[in-house]
Amino acid sequence: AGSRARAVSVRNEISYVMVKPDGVQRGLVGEIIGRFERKGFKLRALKLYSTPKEVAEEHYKDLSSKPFYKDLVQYILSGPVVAMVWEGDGVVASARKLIGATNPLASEPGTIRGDLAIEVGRNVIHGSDSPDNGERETALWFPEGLVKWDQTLEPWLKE
Ligand code: IDP
Ligand code: MG
Repeated sequence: AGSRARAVSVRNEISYVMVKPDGVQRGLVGEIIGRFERKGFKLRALKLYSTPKEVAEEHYKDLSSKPFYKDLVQYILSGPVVAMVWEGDGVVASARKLIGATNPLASEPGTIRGDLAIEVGRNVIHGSDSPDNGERETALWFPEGLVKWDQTLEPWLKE
């Protein structure tokens, strides 16, 4: 993807990815970040974060009618999270593959949830489910904006 491809796309695709409080407590942050790093995506933002209640509720508002919504918000507020934004062509779908199915018992081995979790209510990681939600969630969790930088190994990752 050269400059011509970039010129026609409106924006580079981004995914909001988050190590949930159980992943932080269990010391899985490095393991999880490492998988995205090694894949070759570009890190655009990263912080250890004590989530405000309003942010957790807004993030999961589409699930507010679900019976598990209250527990879900409580889970996300139960400790700090590691909030990240990763950028790259197809990053949203690819991150979802790296993460695995919502229920860790149904996640393929080799995926983050498949390797590192057993319960849907403690599934260690979040990843945006569409490019639009990647944008929406990034704006919610990183109102301060992203870090602009040149990944100098790009010629070794992209033809
Ligand atoms: P996703 O995280 O794979 O996108 P969603 O359906 O968007 O899955 O659900 C958001 C989060 O809500 C899940 O990651 C999980 O933590 C929690 N969740 C989803 N379904 C259930 C459930 O049936 N019981 C408890 N928690 C659930
Ligand atoms: Mg989801």
